[in-house]
Amino acid sequence: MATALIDGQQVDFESGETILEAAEKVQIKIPTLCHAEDLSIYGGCRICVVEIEGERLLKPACATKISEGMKIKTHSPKVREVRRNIFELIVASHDISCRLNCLTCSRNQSCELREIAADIGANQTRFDPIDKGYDDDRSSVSIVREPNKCITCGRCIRKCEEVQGVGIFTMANRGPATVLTTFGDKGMGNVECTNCGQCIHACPTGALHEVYHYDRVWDMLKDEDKFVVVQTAPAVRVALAELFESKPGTIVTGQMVAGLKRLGFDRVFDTNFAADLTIMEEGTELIGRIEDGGPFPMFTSCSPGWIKYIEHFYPEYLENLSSCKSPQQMFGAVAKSYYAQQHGIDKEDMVVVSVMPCTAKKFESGRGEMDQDVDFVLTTRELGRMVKEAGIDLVNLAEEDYDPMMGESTGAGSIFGSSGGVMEAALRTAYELITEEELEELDFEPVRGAEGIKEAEVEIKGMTVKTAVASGLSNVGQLLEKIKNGEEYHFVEMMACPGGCIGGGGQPIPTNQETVEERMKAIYEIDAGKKKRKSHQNKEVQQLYEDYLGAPNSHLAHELLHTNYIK
Ligand code: HC1
Repeated sequence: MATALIDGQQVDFESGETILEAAEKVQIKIPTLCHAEDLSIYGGCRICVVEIEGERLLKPACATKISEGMKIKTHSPKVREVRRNIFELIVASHDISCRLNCLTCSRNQSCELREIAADIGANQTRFDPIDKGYDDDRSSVSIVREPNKCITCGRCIRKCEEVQGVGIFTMANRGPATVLTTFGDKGMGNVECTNCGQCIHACPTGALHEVYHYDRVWDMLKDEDKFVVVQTAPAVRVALAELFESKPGTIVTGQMVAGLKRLGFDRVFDTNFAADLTIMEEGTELIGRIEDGGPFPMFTSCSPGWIKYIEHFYPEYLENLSSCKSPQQMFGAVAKSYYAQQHGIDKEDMVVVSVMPCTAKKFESGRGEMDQDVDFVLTTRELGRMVKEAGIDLVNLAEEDYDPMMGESTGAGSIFGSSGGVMEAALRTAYELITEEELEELDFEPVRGAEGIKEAEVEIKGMTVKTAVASGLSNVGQLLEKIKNGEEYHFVEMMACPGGCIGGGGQPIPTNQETVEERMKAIYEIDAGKKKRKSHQNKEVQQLYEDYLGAPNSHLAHELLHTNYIK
């Protein structure tokens, strides 16, 4: 262990640590902009410069290793002056309209530039802003890119490349005209984007955000001829409260239902119901493949970012995908058929809205394979905006229950929101259906947790079922390479976002390792607190089969709940 002095504080450090990391250990916060914990070091913005005794030039703390005996000053007069100058230059090359439209920006409450201004004591902007004059990129149905708001920190480039293993972004042009763009400036909707939205979490400003549906949803809620139903995804209830100053992992299921009723939705239903339904269909499909000898591995099919990834990069495995639609889409299909018929509602008058932690769900709902069963998809952030707009004090509302007949869910449906959850839910049901014995231990620990790739073997009636789980697309890619090289599995869960849907691109900002882990704990807490924890115990799902679908994988179930993805 070596020692150095930072602002007069002695700090012990291991070899290889940066000044930024060492400073954190003695409670000194050095402001950063292009730096992010889950990304490689870039050292481009220079906001984190510090002064090192004996060195003429200031050094970026994020990219400079600390060494024995160093004497570092993090806020000397020179450092403070340089930081403020750098900040002013960044602001000058930022969107000219920021100074006018800051209040209406998508990141007005979470803009890191504003935070930095406070952290460095910025008190003037002397330089005239440059009007870059780039057009917004609205080619994607999920994500909007506003290049004029980009500060070229490169975080989205590194996130897309390093964490998601995709790499659709690049920098173009030089000097003040430098801009982030896509290959050939084709637009995000015309390159190999998976719509996962992880770039939104990486962006410090409002240069990337989801395509908003909330104004359209307001219109629907006002329209008296429309019957507007809403479904809420498993991962939303453990994150929504963060938009109302609560801690990550605060569970607000009942308050969210109450809030949605106050917003004026005619029925408030649960995507977790459809997750249980998915398990009935997917579990039956898995059992069929085990009986028929394949094709293996069977891949889960509920994450639309993952579907896009396999379509772009591994189309040879498309036939391995489960034929099940995602719970979001199963919900829409059942709502517009069974529920509408049972309640005498004209399908044409029914509007299905989803609240999802995911930007790719916007893309999924519009896919040709999906029959427009879901009309609008709100992200968790968009629901937060609507609740605020309506003046609802969400976290202090009295809890309310979901509406029947698509509101019941088991613990198995709840854990879909966490990486490993779909696998665990499927195994709980497949085990009991195959063995006709009660499964005593419901917690499949090896598929839980935040690691990017997890593996587990499960004994079912003398057969060893080999499973694997991956979340975050670069982990997904690694697992696919392993499979390509001959590793054999029966069942594999793939989720596009790190940690699963709880880390989705539509979740509150910040979404990082810490928030994802807190949300994950909350998901398993919901499961543990449920009386029924296996999807086949869901009474409303049982009734749906009795009244309408017949049996899992029946002809009608196939027509409504299954699909095929073809390159
Ligand atoms: Fe997900 Fe799913 S778990 S994909 O992560 O299978 O978005 O939450 O709604 O459809 O149920 C997302 C979450 C979600 C679907 C379910």
